[in-house]
Amino acid sequence: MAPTLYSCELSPPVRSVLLTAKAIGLDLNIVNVDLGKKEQMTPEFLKMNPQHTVPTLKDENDFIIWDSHAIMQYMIEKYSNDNKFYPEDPEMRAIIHQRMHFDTMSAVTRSDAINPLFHAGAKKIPENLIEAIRGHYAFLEKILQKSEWIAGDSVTIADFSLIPSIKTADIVVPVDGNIYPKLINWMKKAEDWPFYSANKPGHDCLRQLILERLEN
Ligand SMILES: N[C@@H](CCC(=O)N[C@@H](CS)C(=O)NCC(=O)O)C(=O)O
Repeated sequence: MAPTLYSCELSPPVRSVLLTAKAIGLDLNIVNVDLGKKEQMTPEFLKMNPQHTVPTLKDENDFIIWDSHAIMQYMIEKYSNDNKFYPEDPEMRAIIHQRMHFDTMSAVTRSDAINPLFHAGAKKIPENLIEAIRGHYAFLEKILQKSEWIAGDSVTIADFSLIPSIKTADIVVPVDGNIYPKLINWMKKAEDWPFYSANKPGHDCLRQLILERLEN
């Protein structure tokens, strides 16, 4: 039976999981959780995931795991025929994990920038958060000067993790191709993945919602 993904397409970490599933050809049973209606706070959901976050995955024998990074690793280890997107070499894995921890850390800044647009009537991104997000771009630019993809010269789950995140950050703090040419090239190349459609609708919808709230 296909694993169940508690999902909300607007969420960048959900889309990281959707990219991974599509890349390895894994079917998921999708259950939509409407965060606007606080459906992640129902007693049933909290029993499953007391951290009340999407993505959350439920697999056979009621095995439950949340956090996009943990889910991506689990799906590949359990369901992929090869480890193309998550090579077994310990050094490669260490690099992939480092990039994914960076994603978790930088997501906090992105949420601090975007959530007030939805929940506090904010119309602008504070200057200090714009600077912090540019700092993340500068770090990734350095990484991408040395390798074609985020964790080396092939696409890995570190790219699946960071593409939805950085493309979301780009909505509120546009990536300047003159300053970050490698970063913008990486974002464009990802759009050519045959499974990129797993990111596009949710990204486009979130983009629209953010732009409606941002002051010109
Ligand atoms: N580090 C987590 C972050 C998950 C997360 O914060 N998800 C947000 C949506 S983007 C959420 O579920 N928010 C609802 C809540 O916290 O109540 C991951 O990568 O899965």
